[in-house]
Amino acid sequence: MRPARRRLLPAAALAVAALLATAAPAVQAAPTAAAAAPDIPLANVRAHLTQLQSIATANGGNRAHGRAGYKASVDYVKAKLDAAGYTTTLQQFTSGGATGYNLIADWPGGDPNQVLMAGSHLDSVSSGAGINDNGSGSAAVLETALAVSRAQLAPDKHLRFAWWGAEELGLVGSKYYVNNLATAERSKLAGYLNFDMIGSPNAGYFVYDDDPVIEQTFKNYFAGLSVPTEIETEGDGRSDHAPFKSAGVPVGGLFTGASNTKSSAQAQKWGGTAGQSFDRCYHSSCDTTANINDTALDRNSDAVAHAVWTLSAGTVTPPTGTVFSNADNVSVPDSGAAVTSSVPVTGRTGNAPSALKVGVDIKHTYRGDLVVDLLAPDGTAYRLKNSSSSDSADNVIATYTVNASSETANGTWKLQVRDVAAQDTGYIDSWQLTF
Ligand code: DTR
Ligand code: CA
Ligand code: ZN
Ligand code: ZN
Repeated sequence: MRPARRRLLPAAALAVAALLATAAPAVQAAPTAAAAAPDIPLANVRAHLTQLQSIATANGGNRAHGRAGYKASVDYVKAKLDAAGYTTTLQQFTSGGATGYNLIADWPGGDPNQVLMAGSHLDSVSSGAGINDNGSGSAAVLETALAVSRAQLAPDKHLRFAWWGAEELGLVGSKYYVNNLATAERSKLAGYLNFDMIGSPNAGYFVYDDDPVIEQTFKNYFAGLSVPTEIETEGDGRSDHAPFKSAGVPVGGLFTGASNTKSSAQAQKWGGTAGQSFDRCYHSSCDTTANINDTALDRNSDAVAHAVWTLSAGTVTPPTGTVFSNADNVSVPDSGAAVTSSVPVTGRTGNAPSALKVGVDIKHTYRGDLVVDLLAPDGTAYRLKNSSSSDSADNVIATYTVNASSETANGTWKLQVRDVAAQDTGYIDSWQLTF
């Protein structure tokens, strides 16, 4: 039984000096390299959820638009942000004859012409406390904003956080915000990150597939944890990123699932229960603090911080430093046939680089058994590692540099691994290509 996996450091810290290896960052930020985001303490996020639960309990059991529980939720979040040095604004609107509120919090500094936003809807449905939907997103965004303050972060971009009202009535608050942004202000938005349901009890790990750079930023984070992700397919138009996307703002986000059912394959890679909803209490009175998966909430809260730190630090250069990864585990048969793991590369132009970085993470109890090759889309094999009867150490965790300049960049690249000696076994944990 292998020990529980600890958090992996970014690829650059993972690289063990292999023959051709040179450490390579997971994402090469150009003008300003992103400092690593801090860990977001799960206990802090949980404490916000406890407060939101208490607010719902004290106000008719919900935090819905137009009800006392919603305004009390806004007041709670606003007080935390004011105390942390944010410039907060309450934007009022009317919906269904009731007053609604968007809470906007600007972190002083940064380029006012390059605004990175992160947001979540703070309202619940009227039937319950809305702790996963969407206390989870609201608490993670709040704790990330507080972490920015604790760090006194001074990113290149200007940071703005938002908690939306009346999302459950049809994205009313976020639509109101975008529609009332002057065109000049709207053009300053470098991106909007949305977090709506990120602690589902039977969690999946879904990444919005809207803006590719934002998507890859989240995928890089989860690849670093060796947590496979899937593209969020049911969400278009179903949460507060939609008005921003319609206005041409790059968007992205995370989601752990609602009433859809987790498949057997998903349960295989994420754990949890196949054949059950990701969140059986979606829009129900049982969406309380008991309706949260702490592992999912912790991972996603840390992913929120990773994305805010990474995407606010100058211009993330899409053309070089884009990572394509696969974190699906593939067993390597002992002294048997070679196995492969595929990474489809798209959106590139021309040939692959002469110094293509290949980050490899193979768990094995005798790495000398292994022969590792990179297969280009046309099948050309590049030897990354030879076998060695004397190398008895565990695992192959390394970044190799390959001159792949004769290969077309786009296409399906494969990592091929063969165990050539009996006894000792392992599996491909994850691997990535950095273009
Ligand atoms: N709109 C959310 C729940 C929701 C359902 N599917 C998705 C996909 C992506 C984000 C959110 C959602 C709500 O009911 O609040
Ligand atoms: Ca954490
Ligand atoms: Zn909802
Ligand atoms: Zn929601």
